[in-house]
Amino acid sequence: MKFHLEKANPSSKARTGCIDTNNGSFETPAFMPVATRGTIRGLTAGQVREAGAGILLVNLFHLWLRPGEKIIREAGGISSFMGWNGPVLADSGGYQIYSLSGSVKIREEGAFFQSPYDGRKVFLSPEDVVSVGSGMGIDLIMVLDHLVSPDSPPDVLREARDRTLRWARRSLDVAPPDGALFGIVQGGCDTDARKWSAETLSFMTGREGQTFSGFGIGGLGIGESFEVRNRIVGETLDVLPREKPRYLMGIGYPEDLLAGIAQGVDLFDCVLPTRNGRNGMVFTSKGRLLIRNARFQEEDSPLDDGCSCAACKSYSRAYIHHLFRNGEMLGPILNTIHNLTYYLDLMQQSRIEIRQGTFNAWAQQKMDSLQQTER
Ligand code: PRF
Ligand code: ZN
Repeated sequence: MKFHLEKANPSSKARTGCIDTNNGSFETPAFMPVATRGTIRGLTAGQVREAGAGILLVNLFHLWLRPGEKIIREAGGISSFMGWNGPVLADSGGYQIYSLSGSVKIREEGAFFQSPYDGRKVFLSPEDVVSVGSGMGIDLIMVLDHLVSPDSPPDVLREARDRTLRWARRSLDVAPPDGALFGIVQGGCDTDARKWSAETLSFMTGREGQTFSGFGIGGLGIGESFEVRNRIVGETLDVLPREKPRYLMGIGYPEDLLAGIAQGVDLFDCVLPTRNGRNGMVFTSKGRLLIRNARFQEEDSPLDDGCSCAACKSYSRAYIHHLFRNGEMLGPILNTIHNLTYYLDLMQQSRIEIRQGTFNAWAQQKMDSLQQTER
């Protein structure tokens, strides 16, 4: 992997760049649609590409359990298995340590999970994540981290952060020279804990001199306020090396992406445009709306007037409302196409504004207009 930092916006910390991988290149700041189990639900890879995606996110933990590394390796790697002609980033299973915490046991060697598929006990180590990720042909691999809720007691937060650092070191020791491995900053909402984590990862080297290709900022988006999160992100980015990509994990609403870009974040992922889209939430240039609402029953206009996606090109709000009311599968599909297009257009416009040096004013205006939510 190679990251070319292209342009920093003179009046802010926002920047554009390009990431080259063996499976192709994409521009940053980038939003990665979430294909947890190797699919964006309801969409073909071609439709995801048409919506403007340059890179997808998959979940290593889920794919490791099913269909398993062997099937994906023998298919020629994850991109070819999915029919996706482009790069893929894999999240590690660190998020599942949190979301499945009731049935997870953490040991220094790694994490014992109960498989959500068949209940069998499985063990995943930091080294396993690197080797499974390489075997699956993943372009960007996130290390196994220990994620806990940011309102856990201080000793729990510190223990998770330090274990994440020890696991990061073990991951780096086994990182293949050609693969890209990202470290993950943890440390809850405490400034010093975060800075310590970010600094340690920045200077970390593996047994053969390997360093991280980029950095995730983890542990956020689970209950803290917008202000606290922005403060933490800013403090973390100040410490991380400028010349490597920074990825704000699992965030967020369009406003959150703009705030992150303004601080210098390069990569994002979030289930909102896809998951909420399937449930009827539509992101538009004037804010969010719920398409099931009766007031859309007779609206002849598209989901968003300014949008040129396949859904907005051919279908009205009234029709998509009708599809949802009848439980038709095309409803969630059209919403997913539109929401992804909305998110990916927002990133493309951000890159244009950064290059022009007009990002700040534009982003402010954008955030103001998003306040006027239609709901
Ligand atoms: N770690 C990992 N994946 C994540 C996160 C994290 O902290 C988050 C933050 N909520 C989203 N996805 N491995
Ligand atoms: Zn649209």
